[in-house]
Amino acid sequence: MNASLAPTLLADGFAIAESGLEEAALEDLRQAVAPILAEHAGRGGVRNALARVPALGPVIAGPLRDLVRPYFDTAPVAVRVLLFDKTPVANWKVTWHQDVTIGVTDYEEKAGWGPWSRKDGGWHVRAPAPVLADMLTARLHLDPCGPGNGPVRVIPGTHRFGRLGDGEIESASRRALPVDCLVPAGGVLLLRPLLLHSSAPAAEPSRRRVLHVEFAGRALPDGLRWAEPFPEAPHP
Ligand SMILES: O=C(O)CCC(=O)C(=O)O
Repeated sequence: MNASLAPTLLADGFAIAESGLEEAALEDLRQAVAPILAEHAGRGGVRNALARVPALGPVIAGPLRDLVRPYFDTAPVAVRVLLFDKTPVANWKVTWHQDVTIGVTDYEEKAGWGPWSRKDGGWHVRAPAPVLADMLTARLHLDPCGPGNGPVRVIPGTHRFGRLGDGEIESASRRALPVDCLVPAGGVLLLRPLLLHSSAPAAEPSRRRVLHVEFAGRALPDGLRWAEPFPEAPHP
Protein backbone atom coordinates (compact mmCIF):
# COMPACT_ATOMS: atom_id res chain seq x y z
CA MET A 1 0.00 0.00 0.00
CA ASN A 2 1.13 3.47 -0.82
CA ALA A 3 1.47 5.01 2.66
CA SER A 4 1.48 8.47 1.05
CA LEU A 5 -2.29 8.10 0.67
CA ALA A 6 -2.64 8.40 4.45
CA PRO A 7 -2.77 12.23 4.61
CA THR A 8 -5.40 12.31 1.82
CA LEU A 9 -7.53 9.74 3.58
CA LEU A 10 -7.22 11.64 6.84
CA ALA A 11 -8.06 15.06 5.38
CA ASP A 12 -10.48 14.17 2.57
CA GLY A 13 -11.95 10.87 3.75
CA PHE A 14 -11.23 9.07 0.49
CA ALA A 15 -8.35 7.99 -1.73
CA ILE A 16 -7.88 5.94 -4.90
CA ALA A 17 -5.36 3.10 -4.75
CA GLU A 18 -4.17 0.20 -6.88
CA SER A 19 -5.16 -3.34 -5.88
CA GLY A 20 -2.18 -4.81 -7.73
CA LEU A 21 -4.49 -7.44 -9.27
CA GLU A 22 -3.59 -8.45 -12.81
CA GLU A 23 -6.23 -8.56 -15.57
CA ALA A 24 -6.41 -12.39 -15.33
CA ALA A 25 -7.26 -12.18 -11.61
CA LEU A 26 -9.87 -9.49 -12.31
CA GLU A 27 -11.39 -11.65 -15.02
CA ASP A 28 -11.59 -14.60 -12.56
CA LEU A 29 -13.51 -12.31 -10.18
CA ARG A 30 -15.87 -11.15 -12.94
CA GLN A 31 -16.57 -14.81 -13.78
CA ALA A 32 -17.06 -15.69 -10.11
CA VAL A 33 -19.67 -12.96 -9.56
CA ALA A 34 -21.42 -13.40 -12.92
CA PRO A 35 -24.11 -15.90 -11.73
CA ILE A 36 -25.13 -13.91 -8.64
CA LEU A 37 -25.20 -10.63 -10.56
CA ALA A 38 -27.32 -12.28 -13.26
CA GLU A 39 -29.70 -13.55 -10.55
CA HIS A 40 -29.99 -9.98 -9.17
CA ALA A 41 -30.03 -8.22 -12.56
CA GLY A 42 -32.15 -5.10 -12.36
CA ARG A 43 -31.66 -4.72 -8.60
CA GLY A 44 -28.26 -3.03 -8.71
CA GLY A 45 -26.76 -4.70 -5.67
CA VAL A 46 -26.22 -7.97 -3.80
CA ARG A 47 -25.98 -8.25 0.00
CA ASN A 48 -24.06 -10.97 1.89
CA ALA A 49 -21.91 -11.32 -1.21
CA LEU A 50 -19.17 -13.33 0.48
CA ALA A 51 -21.60 -15.97 1.74
CA ARG A 52 -23.06 -16.15 -1.77
CA VAL A 53 -19.70 -16.17 -3.60
CA PRO A 54 -17.06 -17.80 -1.36
CA ALA A 55 -14.51 -17.35 -4.19
CA LEU A 56 -14.33 -13.68 -3.11
CA GLY A 57 -12.63 -14.73 0.15
CA PRO A 58 -9.00 -14.72 -1.05
CA VAL A 59 -9.13 -11.22 -2.57
CA ILE A 60 -10.83 -9.82 0.55
CA ALA A 61 -8.46 -11.50 3.02
CA GLY A 62 -5.45 -10.78 0.75
CA PRO A 63 -5.05 -7.67 -1.42
CA LEU A 64 -7.98 -5.65 -0.03
CA ARG A 65 -7.14 -6.33 3.60
CA ASP A 66 -3.46 -5.57 2.92
CA LEU A 67 -4.49 -2.26 1.38
CA VAL A 68 -6.46 -1.07 4.42
CA ARG A 69 -4.19 -2.56 7.10
CA PRO A 70 -1.97 0.56 7.47
CA TYR A 71 -5.02 2.56 8.56
CA PHE A 72 -5.87 0.40 11.57
CA ASP A 73 -3.95 -0.11 14.77
CA THR A 74 -5.30 -3.65 15.05
CA ALA A 75 -5.75 -6.28 12.30
CA PRO A 76 -8.78 -5.21 10.20
CA VAL A 77 -11.60 -7.62 9.50
CA ALA A 78 -14.19 -7.44 6.71
CA VAL A 79 -17.60 -6.85 8.31
CA ARG A 80 -19.83 -6.36 5.28
CA VAL A 81 -19.42 -7.44 1.67
CA LEU A 82 -21.67 -6.15 -1.11
CA LEU A 83 -21.61 -6.23 -4.89
CA PHE A 84 -22.86 -3.37 -7.03
CA ASP A 85 -23.49 -3.27 -10.73
CA LYS A 86 -24.82 -0.26 -12.62
CA THR A 87 -26.09 -1.40 -16.00
CA PRO A 88 -28.42 -0.13 -18.74
CA VAL A 89 -31.31 -1.98 -17.01
CA ALA A 90 -30.30 -1.02 -13.46
CA ASN A 91 -29.07 2.51 -13.96
CA TRP A 92 -29.79 3.72 -10.44
CA LYS A 93 -28.92 6.79 -8.47
CA VAL A 94 -28.18 7.29 -4.79
CA THR A 95 -28.79 10.63 -3.07
CA TRP A 96 -26.31 12.22 -0.65
CA HIS A 97 -25.82 10.08 2.42
CA GLN A 98 -23.36 8.62 4.90
CA ASP A 99 -23.06 4.85 5.45
CA VAL A 100 -24.32 4.64 9.02
CA THR A 101 -25.82 1.15 9.21
CA ILE A 102 -23.94 -2.00 10.15
CA GLY A 103 -24.93 -5.66 10.33
CA VAL A 104 -25.01 -7.26 13.80
CA THR A 105 -25.89 -10.74 15.07
CA ASP A 106 -28.73 -9.92 17.48
CA TYR A 107 -31.29 -7.27 18.25
CA GLU A 108 -30.64 -5.54 21.57
CA GLU A 109 -31.91 -2.10 22.57
CA LYS A 110 -28.88 0.01 23.58
CA ALA A 111 -28.51 3.77 24.08
CA GLY A 112 -26.98 5.42 20.99
CA TRP A 113 -27.88 2.55 18.67
CA GLY A 114 -30.83 2.56 16.29
CA PRO A 115 -33.12 2.57 14.47
CA TRP A 116 -33.02 -1.18 13.88
CA SER A 117 -34.11 -2.97 10.73
CA ARG A 118 -34.23 -6.45 9.29
CA LYS A 119 -32.72 -7.00 5.82
CA ASP A 120 -32.17 -10.30 4.06
CA GLY A 121 -32.76 -12.16 7.32
CA GLY A 122 -30.13 -10.20 9.30
CA TRP A 123 -30.25 -7.41 11.89
CA HIS A 124 -29.04 -3.97 10.85
CA VAL A 125 -28.65 -0.96 13.08
CA ARG A 126 -27.56 2.65 12.81
CA ALA A 127 -24.27 2.74 14.75
CA PRO A 128 -22.79 5.52 16.92
CA ALA A 129 -20.34 7.84 15.13
CA PRO A 130 -17.14 6.56 16.88
CA VAL A 131 -17.80 3.04 15.56
CA LEU A 132 -18.31 4.35 12.01
CA ALA A 133 -15.32 6.72 12.21
CA ASP A 134 -13.03 3.73 12.84
CA MET A 135 -14.19 1.87 9.74
CA LEU A 136 -12.79 1.97 6.22
CA THR A 137 -14.46 0.73 3.03
CA ALA A 138 -12.50 -0.65 0.07
CA ARG A 139 -14.38 -0.67 -3.26
CA LEU A 140 -12.59 -2.78 -5.85
CA HIS A 141 -13.65 -1.86 -9.39
CA LEU A 142 -13.99 -4.78 -11.80
CA ASP A 143 -14.73 -2.37 -14.67
CA PRO A 144 -13.26 1.06 -15.36
CA CYS A 145 -15.46 3.85 -13.99
CA GLY A 146 -15.20 7.13 -15.89
CA PRO A 147 -17.31 10.30 -15.69
CA GLY A 148 -20.08 8.71 -17.81
CA ASN A 149 -20.45 5.57 -15.67
CA GLY A 150 -22.27 7.08 -12.69
CA PRO A 151 -19.21 7.25 -10.42
CA VAL A 152 -19.42 7.67 -6.67
CA ARG A 153 -19.33 11.39 -5.95
CA VAL A 154 -17.98 12.62 -2.60
CA ILE A 155 -17.80 15.82 -0.58
CA PRO A 156 -14.22 15.85 0.72
CA GLY A 157 -13.71 16.29 4.45
CA THR A 158 -17.32 15.65 5.52
CA HIS A 159 -16.34 12.42 7.33
CA ARG A 160 -14.95 14.66 10.10
CA PHE A 161 -18.39 16.06 11.02
CA GLY A 162 -19.79 12.94 12.69
CA ARG A 163 -23.25 11.64 11.87
CA LEU A 164 -25.19 14.35 10.04
CA GLY A 165 -28.93 15.03 10.11
CA ASP A 166 -30.99 15.40 6.93
CA GLY A 167 -30.83 19.23 7.06
CA GLU A 168 -27.05 19.20 7.51
CA ILE A 169 -26.65 16.80 4.58
CA GLU A 170 -28.85 19.00 2.44
CA SER A 171 -26.92 22.19 3.25
CA ALA A 172 -23.48 20.53 2.93
CA SER A 173 -24.42 19.21 -0.50
CA ARG A 174 -25.61 22.65 -1.63
CA ARG A 175 -22.49 24.47 -0.43
CA ALA A 176 -19.70 22.07 -1.35
CA LEU A 177 -17.89 21.19 -4.52
CA PRO A 178 -18.30 17.42 -5.04
CA VAL A 179 -15.58 15.24 -6.52
CA ASP A 180 -16.23 12.31 -8.88
CA CYS A 181 -14.22 9.23 -7.94
CA LEU A 182 -12.93 7.92 -11.27
CA VAL A 183 -11.37 4.51 -10.84
CA PRO A 184 -9.72 2.19 -13.39
CA ALA A 185 -10.45 -1.55 -13.47
CA GLY A 186 -8.40 -3.05 -10.64
CA GLY A 187 -8.39 0.27 -8.78
CA VAL A 188 -9.77 0.64 -5.28
CA LEU A 189 -11.72 3.54 -3.87
CA LEU A 190 -10.98 3.80 -0.15
CA LEU A 191 -13.80 5.59 1.60
CA ARG A 192 -14.63 6.52 5.18
CA PRO A 193 -18.27 5.50 5.80
CA LEU A 194 -19.08 8.93 7.28
CA LEU A 195 -17.96 10.74 4.11
CA LEU A 196 -20.98 12.23 2.30
CA HIS A 197 -21.38 10.42 -0.99
CA SER A 198 -23.92 9.91 -3.77
CA SER A 199 -24.01 8.65 -7.32
CA ALA A 200 -25.94 9.67 -10.41
CA PRO A 201 -27.29 7.37 -13.12
CA ALA A 202 -24.68 6.58 -15.75
CA ALA A 203 -24.82 8.94 -18.74
CA GLU A 204 -23.22 6.16 -20.80
CA PRO A 205 -24.56 3.01 -19.17
CA SER A 206 -22.45 -0.12 -19.58
CA ARG A 207 -21.31 -2.18 -16.60
CA ARG A 208 -19.90 -0.81 -13.38
CA ARG A 209 -19.17 -3.85 -11.22
CA VAL A 210 -17.79 -3.08 -7.76
CA LEU A 211 -16.84 -5.36 -4.88
CA HIS A 212 -17.61 -3.23 -1.80
CA VAL A 213 -15.98 -4.38 1.45
CA GLU A 214 -16.34 -2.58 4.79
CA PHE A 215 -13.50 -3.19 7.25
CA ALA A 216 -13.40 -2.65 11.00
CA GLY A 217 -10.53 -3.05 13.43
CA ARG A 218 -12.33 -3.80 16.68
CA ALA A 219 -15.06 -5.80 18.29
CA LEU A 220 -18.24 -3.74 18.77
CA PRO A 221 -18.89 -2.03 22.11
CA ASP A 222 -22.02 -2.50 24.27
CA GLY A 223 -22.09 -6.28 23.89
CA LEU A 224 -23.08 -6.20 20.20
CA ARG A 225 -21.33 -8.40 17.64
CA TRP A 226 -20.57 -7.96 13.94
CA ALA A 227 -22.81 -10.16 11.81
CA GLU A 228 -20.30 -11.31 9.20
CA PRO A 229 -16.71 -10.85 10.41
CA PHE A 230 -14.18 -12.30 7.98
CA PRO A 231 -11.69 -13.93 8.19
CA GLU A 232 -12.14 -13.95 11.98
CA ALA A 233 -13.89 -11.94 14.70
CA PRO A 234 -11.98 -8.75 15.54
CA HIS A 235 -10.32 -8.38 18.90
CA PRO A 236 -11.79 -6.11 21.56
O1 LIG B 1 -22.07 2.38 -5.91
C1 LIG B 1 -22.67 3.45 -5.81
O2 LIG B 1 -22.97 4.11 -6.79
C2 LIG B 1 -23.09 4.02 -4.50
C3 LIG B 1 -22.89 3.10 -3.39
C4 LIG B 1 -23.24 3.74 -2.10
O3 LIG B 1 -23.74 4.81 -2.04
C5 LIG B 1 -22.97 3.06 -0.86
O4 LIG B 1 -22.39 1.99 -0.88
O5 LIG B 1 -23.36 3.58 0.18
